This record gives sequence, structure tokens and C-alpha cells, in this order.
Amino acid sequence: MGNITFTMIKPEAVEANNIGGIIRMIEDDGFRIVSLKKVQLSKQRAGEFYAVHKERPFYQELVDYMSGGPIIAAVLEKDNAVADFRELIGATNPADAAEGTIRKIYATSLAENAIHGSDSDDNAKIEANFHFSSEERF
Ligand code: FUP
Repeated sequence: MGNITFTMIKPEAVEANNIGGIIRMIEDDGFRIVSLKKVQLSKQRAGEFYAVHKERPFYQELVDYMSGGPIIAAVLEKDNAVADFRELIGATNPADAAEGTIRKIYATSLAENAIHGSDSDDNAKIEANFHFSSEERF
């Protein structure tokens, strides 16, 4: 496998029927889908995934939100995957996201910002392994 990143389409974007539109943008940007599934995280699993933010004031809200409905989890492959994907999704706060980015188009607020993208190669591997076994990579 080449360069990978990990993404989640977050609950409000799934609920709003934006899975297809977001995946279209991801494929059109040259990413190959290695793994893909719809899953609802328990509070415990969501808390583990975001453990790095444990001490932040928004942690509980983030865990409640991310476990509040199904998400799409996916592993994506492209040269320079992590950086290219962060560019495609745009700034964390959709108010600051550039035109044409996924968050600019689909996110509704800072807390409900439609999509996750790994912030480093190391975290991409950790996050991909958190959600997918080796038998789920193609
Ligand atoms: P990002 O890497 O862009 O997903 O952003 P962070 O890892 O900094 O934050 C993870 C998630 O926490 C964001 F997607 C949304 C949420 N968050 C808030 O709700 N409030 C904040 O002030 C910062 C982040």
C-alpha cells in the first residue's frame, strides 16, 4: 500500500444524505478507497478515538456527537495522502474553510464539521488500524 490517510464522514453529514456527494469529491481528487464502512461508534470507542483531546473543553460534546449516529469510516490512498486530504477538507472551522473544500460545502459548524482527516502519517496508520483489520484493506 502506498501513502494512506483515514477519514470519517461525520454523523450530521450522513444524516443529511451527503455521503455520495462527499465520496464523489474524494474520488474526483484522485484518492483510491482502500476500506469503507458505515458504523456507529459507542461513547467508549468515540472517546478512545479522540483521547488526544481528553483535556479540551469540547471533548464531551465531541464524543456525544460522534457517537450520536452512524458515520462512514474509510482508508484512502494517494501520493501525499495526509496533506492532500487536509487541503481537500479545508479548515477545522467551516467559517475559515476555503471555497470548494468539503467543509466549506458540507459542514454546518465547528463542532459539526462534516468530515475528519488524519493530521500525520503516524496517526493515519493508528486511526486506520483502529477501524479496520488487515482483511478489510484492498
Ligand atoms: P481537525 O484535525 O481539523 O479535525 O481538528 P481537531 O483535531 O483540532 O479537532 C477535532 C474535532 O473537534 C473537530 F473536528 C471539531 C471538534 N472541535 C470542536 O468542537 N471545538 C474546537 O474548538 C475544536 C475542535
